[in-house]
Amino acid sequence: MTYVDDFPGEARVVRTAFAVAFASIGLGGALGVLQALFRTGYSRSLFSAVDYYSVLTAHGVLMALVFTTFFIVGLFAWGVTRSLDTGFRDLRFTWGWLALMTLGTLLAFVSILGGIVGFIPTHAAVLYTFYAPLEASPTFYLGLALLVVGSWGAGVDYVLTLRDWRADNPDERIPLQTFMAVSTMLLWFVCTLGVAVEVVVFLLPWSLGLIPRVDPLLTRTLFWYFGHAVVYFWLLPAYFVWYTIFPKLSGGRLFSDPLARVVFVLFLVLSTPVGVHHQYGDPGLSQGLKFVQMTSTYFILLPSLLTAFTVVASMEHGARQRGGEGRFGWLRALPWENPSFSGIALAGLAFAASGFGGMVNAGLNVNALVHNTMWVPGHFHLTVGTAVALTFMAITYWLLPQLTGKRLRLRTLAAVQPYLWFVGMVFMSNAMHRIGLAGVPRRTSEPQYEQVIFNTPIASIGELHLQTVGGAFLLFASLLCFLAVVGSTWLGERGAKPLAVNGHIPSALSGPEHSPRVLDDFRVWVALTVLLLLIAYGPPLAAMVQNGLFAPGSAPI
Ligand code: HAS
Ligand code: CU
Repeated sequence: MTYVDDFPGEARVVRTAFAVAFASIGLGGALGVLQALFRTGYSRSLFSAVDYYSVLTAHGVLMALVFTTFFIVGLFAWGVTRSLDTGFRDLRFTWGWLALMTLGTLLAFVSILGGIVGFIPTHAAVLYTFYAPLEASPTFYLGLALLVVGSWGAGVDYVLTLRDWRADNPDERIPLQTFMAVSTMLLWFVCTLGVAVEVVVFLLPWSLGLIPRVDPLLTRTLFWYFGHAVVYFWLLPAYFVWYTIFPKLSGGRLFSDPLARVVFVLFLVLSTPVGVHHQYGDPGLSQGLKFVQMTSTYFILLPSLLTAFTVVASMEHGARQRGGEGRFGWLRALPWENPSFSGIALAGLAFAASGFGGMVNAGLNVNALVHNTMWVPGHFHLTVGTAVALTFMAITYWLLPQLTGKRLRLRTLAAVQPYLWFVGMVFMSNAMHRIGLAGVPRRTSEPQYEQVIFNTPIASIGELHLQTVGGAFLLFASLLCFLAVVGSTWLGERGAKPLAVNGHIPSALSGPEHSPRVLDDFRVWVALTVLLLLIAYGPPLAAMVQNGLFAPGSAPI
């Protein structure tokens, strides 16, 4: 039996969430191409230098906030119900949170559009990081708030389903996929608190004119309290795929279930008290605070390094099961023609490179060289734009038959898609990193910067050509992905041929019985998380609000 036969209602929820996710990556991707053409000087007549910021906001919001969140709630809805083998309590609640998220997305998107088309009386050229002093229309903040509240509903749905399951199975260990989904959602609850306070207490009343001003440092600090941890909210669902499905795609089994649990607990506990590494350049925060959060940033490398070990070990185990031999020769035994496998392996390679870029960013002194330059977009197009997005696309090829009961069509298109995406991103992000090192700033529509730095007309700078070539590859890859997904959903014949995918996931080589039960006690880990947060953020936030909530203040400690 496939998932769609066992859980038809839940499968429809997942398909709907994925449909919104793919619609936003389609639209956001098209805007990204316009972005690249404008920035690299190929076509500056596409829109005005002012509208550039609205287009950039739409691109960032659709790709980084909407695509990710919708895909993640869909993926986890599948993972939780599949691994617990039980449906959601009440599908009306499930549809409720999905509807709230969709409504919020529409509100936010229309608000951004208003800045470009004129006849909609809204504007939101505040970029996807939307902190003060940039100000958007109230509808933009309201839309984002609804998107977040809806996603909280998803977390509540998973937790309640787990609670019911635990009541029936008191002595069993939580299945790994549910363990991962729930710990990621707990991280999401903890970190979205910061942005919820920022939006509800400060930005929304400010844009409604209820309060005259906000404290930029305080609101930025609240934003980055959320803004770093959110990257792990994107990454952990990719890890969920790497740990639980990728070993099977490689032909084997996960190396260690306990290690996977430890990694997710470490992310929950350590992800949030590091947000100040986005504020190294901010005046008003003490060097001591920046130094301490730099140190905790280096701690958060640990779970990713553990992941690199476990996932590659599982992949090698799979390759050897398939007859692979030799020190590196086993790599040839892997199913490189399967887009789900190749997409994830290439996503992992991109992450290995960008993880090291992240270490560069995290250094308090070296950060001064790269901060606010094109290096940073280079970093995040490899992390969220490849490690995460390519994993999501790749696993969609594997999930679709289980969600629709139809075979994946247009397999050849799907098979080349991950390679195109990877090559495109290598070109584009390499160029971005290099021009960033040369000092080209990010978040600007002003071409003269580039000319001043390179002392050449923009269109003749090699790196910029590479950036555009990379963008073209990405556009083509997105199109192929779109065709394969849409083709399989609409053109595929249900039940006409046997399913191409067997949805069974084998158990780990070293199972959960080799780990202490306390790992599954989320209360302990949430308590530890809150304690660390109080230590990391309590004193600076207290110092900032000493002279009043809405007056500028600094954090000398
Ligand atoms: Fe970052 C800025 C530091 C990870 C996303 N980051 C950003 C921004 C975004 C972002 C969006 O310290 C820009 C925000 C803005 O607009 O201003 N980042 C880090 C560090 C890590 C890191 C230390 N970032 C991510 C992830 C992201 C992401 C993950 C999204 C998903 N980042 C920073 C800093 C800044 C920053 C500063 C501020 C810069 C500034 O000045 O503005 C670490 O978590 C990275 C750890 C990763 C590793 C790699 C392990 C390797 C693995 C691969 C295994 C291989 C396989 C494949 C499976 C240590 C797990 C094998 C295949 C074969 C064929 C063999
Ligand atoms: Cu960060």
